[in-house]
Amino acid sequence: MAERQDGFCLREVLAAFRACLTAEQTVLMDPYLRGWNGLIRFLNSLGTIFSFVSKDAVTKIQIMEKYRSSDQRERYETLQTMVEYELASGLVSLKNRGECPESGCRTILRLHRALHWLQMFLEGLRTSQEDSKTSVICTDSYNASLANYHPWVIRKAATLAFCALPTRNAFLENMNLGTPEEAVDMLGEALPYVCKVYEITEELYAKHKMLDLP
Ligand code: 1Q0
Repeated sequence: MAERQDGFCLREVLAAFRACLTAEQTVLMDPYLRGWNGLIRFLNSLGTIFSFVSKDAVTKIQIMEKYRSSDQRERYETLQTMVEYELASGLVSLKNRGECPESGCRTILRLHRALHWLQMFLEGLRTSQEDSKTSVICTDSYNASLANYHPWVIRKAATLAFCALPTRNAFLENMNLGTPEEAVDMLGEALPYVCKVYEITEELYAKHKMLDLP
């Protein structure tokens, strides 16, 4: 199979999420952001119809990268240190977005919710029949996750954009993991790491009652 010109390979993205996990069950920020940057590259290759999605995700990734290159970079080494630091320093608002519009905690929460969608979408792709429609897999996983946090107009725009997605096999080939069958195997192997990152983060936010941060 021809190499993609933009060099995208889902293997690297999945490896980044795997690299987030430490022996202490914490989540490292840098590979987390690297994983997201890889996904955005892929999203951009799907065409301008998804620009409204990638623009928002890029803004959020950049907020976090800014923290990682600031004087406080060590505080943001893992999601756990970030939560501890921001909560202890009064940098998170539990009620009003206007007070801390760019807190790391609220920003990561948005990406975390999107990771839930990604996990379900890739699992849907992996386990679906060859002739399944990606737009349906995508809509179902979106409705079961991210859509619950989006207003009507975004849900509408997202659902319309999903109709432009390529077929299942084209999608699997685009991942640059070999044949569709090889891509399915690779997803089966790597998705548990994405799930683990999701679970640890969910637990962390639940423990601090931050799953609804404005
Ligand atoms: C493959 C199709 C990609 C479809 C992406 C699905 C997600 C749709 C989400 C649309 C929302 C975008 C508009 C902005 C929303 C914000 O209001 C919202 C809340 O933020 P805030 O600050 O207002 O409180 N933001 C979010 O919810 C964050 C959304 C981030 C979405 C990031 C999606 C990245 C997708 C990457 C493509 C992965 C393709 C995977 C397969 C790879 C296989 C080769």
